[in-house]
Amino acid sequence: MGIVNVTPDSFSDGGQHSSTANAVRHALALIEQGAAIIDIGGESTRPGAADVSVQQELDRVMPVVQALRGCDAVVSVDTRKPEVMRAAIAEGVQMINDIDALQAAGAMAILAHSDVAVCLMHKQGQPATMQQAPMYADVVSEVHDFLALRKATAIDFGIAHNRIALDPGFGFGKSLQHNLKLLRHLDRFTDLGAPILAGLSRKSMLGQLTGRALDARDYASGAAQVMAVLKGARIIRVHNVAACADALKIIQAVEESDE
Ligand code: 9MG
Repeated sequence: MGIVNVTPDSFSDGGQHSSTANAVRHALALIEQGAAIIDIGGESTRPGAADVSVQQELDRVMPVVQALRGCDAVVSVDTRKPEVMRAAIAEGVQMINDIDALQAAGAMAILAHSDVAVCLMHKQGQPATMQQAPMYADVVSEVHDFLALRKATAIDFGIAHNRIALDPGFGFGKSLQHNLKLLRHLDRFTDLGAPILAGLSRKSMLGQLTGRALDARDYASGAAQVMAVLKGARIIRVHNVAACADALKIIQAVEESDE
């Protein structure tokens, strides 16, 4: 899953893809590099990022969605706003990536009345303050149980189980130790019966471990992503698609070498 942030304050691209043309060009390049899914987002969720109105988010995301219609990848929209979900689904996207796990009023029903896929992510708190004092008695069990509950709720609403992906939400209300524990025990989530999506790309946990700035975290991202795949993740949300695609080819070759 290649990341396309259409935000002026995007944490990883410094706003360079904030115009529709740049975002579309970037998305097509990521598809060329091997992305099977393009995740388009119009709201920055980095700690302390400013709120974005529904209209601002629609203005950023929808022209990119329209331009990517018919492209060679699944188009996903990263949003927690029901109004944006509804508009994106009407425009033909195939997936909604929701860091709020469809907890906004009306969000579940919108997805239930569609046939698109959805990623339900765990987070503790809200982006503006979530990194101030994240606390868990047992991070792995608590995140696991939250995802199990959100999946069951989605199915009760009528969202078919094979449309649901689950994500532990690395960096969303988690300390470095919480993130490391989640990655080490990611295989515990495979019993949830849904593809696990892992978003580790350039995250601050990698900066904390390596001392490197955002734009110098791709080697660390690659290592964490390989670890996630070996622990059972099936969708990897990344900035550097080319590097991740190469790493996946190596994993696949090794895994298939005994067949
Ligand atoms: C939007 N966004 C930023 N980080 C993310 C992550 O780790 N997972 C998902 N599903 N979305 C994310």
